[in-house]
Amino acid sequence: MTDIRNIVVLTGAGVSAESGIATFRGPGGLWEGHRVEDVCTPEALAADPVLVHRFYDLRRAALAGVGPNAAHRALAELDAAWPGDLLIVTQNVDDLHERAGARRLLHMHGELTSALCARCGVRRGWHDALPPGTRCDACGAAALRPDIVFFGEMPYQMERIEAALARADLFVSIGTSGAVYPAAGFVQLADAYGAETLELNLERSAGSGFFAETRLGPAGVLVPDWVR
Ligand code: BV8
Ligand code: ZN
Repeated sequence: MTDIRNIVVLTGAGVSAESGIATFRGPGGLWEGHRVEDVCTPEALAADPVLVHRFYDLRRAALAGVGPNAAHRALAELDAAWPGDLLIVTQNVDDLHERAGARRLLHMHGELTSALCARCGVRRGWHDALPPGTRCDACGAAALRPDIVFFGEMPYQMERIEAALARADLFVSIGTSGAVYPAAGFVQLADAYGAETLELNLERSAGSGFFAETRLGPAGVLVPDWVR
């Protein structure tokens, strides 16, 4: 990489696919017949908390049976070695980037291994099933919910992401369909700020037209090739 100092990497479900975690919009992308857009909303949580909590309980439980793949490991190596700024912004709620050793990492759509109090906003680590109505040990309200950004809710740390994009010399998108905003719009922001843009994905995405370069293939192959 020539005169590249500051990098922003965006990852989506495709980076975890080779670890055995299903993506959302590919074949088999439905969960018990539900689209993520239908289950992942404040309205669904209010109308059917048992269904929504179960959606996340099952995915949280599945974490124990999977591990990071070559793409996660290559990104963690880059993170450890890169002298300039690096921020890995993941849309994923699994903990595979952390388990591969990534440090400069941000979960913009939340995390399976965290619970959020809907009353006081306090978060706490959570690794088991989270029954609706679980009490918050900070404020006592029976209001713990999955620490997940639902459709219609503001993704986390957007100012930090936008500041990183404004300084980026390179924006790399890995394993995302470009279907969900604001993440899908980051490539246009990065491009407007003058960054180089690279997409690594199994197939062309809704955002491919915005990238200077798109490489097609599995993340487990493309990411190590790009990093090394
Ligand atoms: C917001 C939670 C505003 C965690 C998710 C109408 C009404 C309301 C909102 C909207 C609306 N119209 C548009 C919107 C905005 C909406 C949106 O974009 N909707 C879409 C569906 C049109 N966005 C929002 O609501 C966001 N919030 O806009 O807030 C606001 C403003 C002010 C104040 C308050 C609010 C919130 C978006 C976050 C929603 N939460 N998930 C979870 O359950 O996981 S989104 C969900 O989709 C996941 O997080 C996932 O990460 C995300 C994106 O999916 P991908 O990661 O791209 O996965 P996908 O399966 O789609 O694609 C996988 C890709 O990998 C494919 O391209 C495939 O080819 C590739 N692949 C597969 N295998 C491999 C591979 N690549 C490489 N290697 C492989 N082996
Ligand atoms: Zn609380």
